[in-house]
Amino acid sequence: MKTALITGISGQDGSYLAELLLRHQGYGNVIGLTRRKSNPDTVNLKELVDHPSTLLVEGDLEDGGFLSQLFSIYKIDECYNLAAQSFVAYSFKNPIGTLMANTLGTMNLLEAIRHHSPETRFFQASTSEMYGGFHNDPMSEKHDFHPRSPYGTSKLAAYWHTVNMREAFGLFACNGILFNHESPRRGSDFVTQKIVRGAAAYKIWKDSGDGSEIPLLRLGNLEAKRDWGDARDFVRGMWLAIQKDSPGDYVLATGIARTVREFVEIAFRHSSIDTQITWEGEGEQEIGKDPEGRTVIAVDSQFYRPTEVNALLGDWTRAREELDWKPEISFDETVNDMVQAALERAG
Ligand code: NAP
Ligand code: F7E
Repeated sequence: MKTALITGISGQDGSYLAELLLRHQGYGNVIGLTRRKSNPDTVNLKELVDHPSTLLVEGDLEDGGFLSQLFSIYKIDECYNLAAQSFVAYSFKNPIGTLMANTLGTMNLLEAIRHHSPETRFFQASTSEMYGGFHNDPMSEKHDFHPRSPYGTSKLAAYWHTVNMREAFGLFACNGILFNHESPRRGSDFVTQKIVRGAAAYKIWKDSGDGSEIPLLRLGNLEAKRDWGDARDFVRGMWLAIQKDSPGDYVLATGIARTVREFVEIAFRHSSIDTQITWEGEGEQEIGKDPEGRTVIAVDSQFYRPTEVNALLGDWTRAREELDWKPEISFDETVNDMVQAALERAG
């Protein structure tokens, strides 16, 4: 039975991937790398902490010595590198910290594998942010890169380092070029989670009728377009990529893009919120109102980025043809699950 190491196991993708490997693929052991916290919040790990085949190891990707030790102690068949400083907006505030985690962290892992466990198969969570959004057609593995944030540049270096380790030393090292993917476990800063939690807060406020101030959802660029898939589909794609006979790089996407504005309208229209948003004003003055004319959404320039990726749309043909992967969870199901989870959380 196989042993997998998952970095970033406490994150959205890491926790779903661990559940997939243990529940459906019969892995003997999943070792999860977590960082020590003074106030542990293991909400994504609820099903994993007591699982007899899960071993949570405290450590940091920036600590190369620790990673070398890990690969010397355990026989690790597969390593999924999902840990990252993954919030694009924060990467402008902390570019060096972002590079340390995302680039140096990946290099540390690959060095540990190269020197201590060259048979370990390696998956790198690369990103559509590497493209930068200058293309009008759907982006495939063949398109050029032009990152627009320190996050994008840090991930691009890690992407190429993964390719180089494969070419230079014959490591089984593959990249998933992942377009946005969401779920109830999405981090709270990302726009989809922010919107569904905003919608849930509005619904609870409306139902309470207690006269308190209406919760205002402040957002940035409403025109940005993203190809939003579901994390539970994407972790299956990661697993398939690492099962191949030879390593490659694969776009995982849905091929459908929507604007942030559309996401807002869809989330508020969800049957349990049932609110039609209408818009007034333009640009940074724009507001969204509910049917009673109350302001529910306000555009706030603090959420604009110094350089924006205006549109991202993926072409996942190679993943379909070579991995037999396809997105199975519809956009509506993802939004539904996220809204329900946000309502439960708020309630
Ligand atoms: P996430 O929820 O933000 O999780 C990131 C994880 O990385 C967390 O568990 C975090 O631990 C851990 N981490 C951060 N820095 C670390 C370090 N220095 N050492 C060890 N662990 C560290 O991210 P996600 O959405 O699951 O995404 C998974 C991966 O896919 C990331 O690499 C991301 O960049 C990439 N990706 C995601 C998307 C997407 O749409 N979700 C798209 C493209 C690529 P703490 O809990 O301690 O902070
Ligand atoms: O922003 C706009 C924002 O932060 C999406 C990460 O998983 O996917 C993710 O990066 C869009 C951007 O995700 C707000 O300007 C408007 O255009 O949800 P996000 P992201 O930047 O696309 C890629 C593929 C990754 O690899 C990353 O790790 O929404 N937007 N208003 C806003 N974004 C945020 N966060 N908050 C707002 O208020």
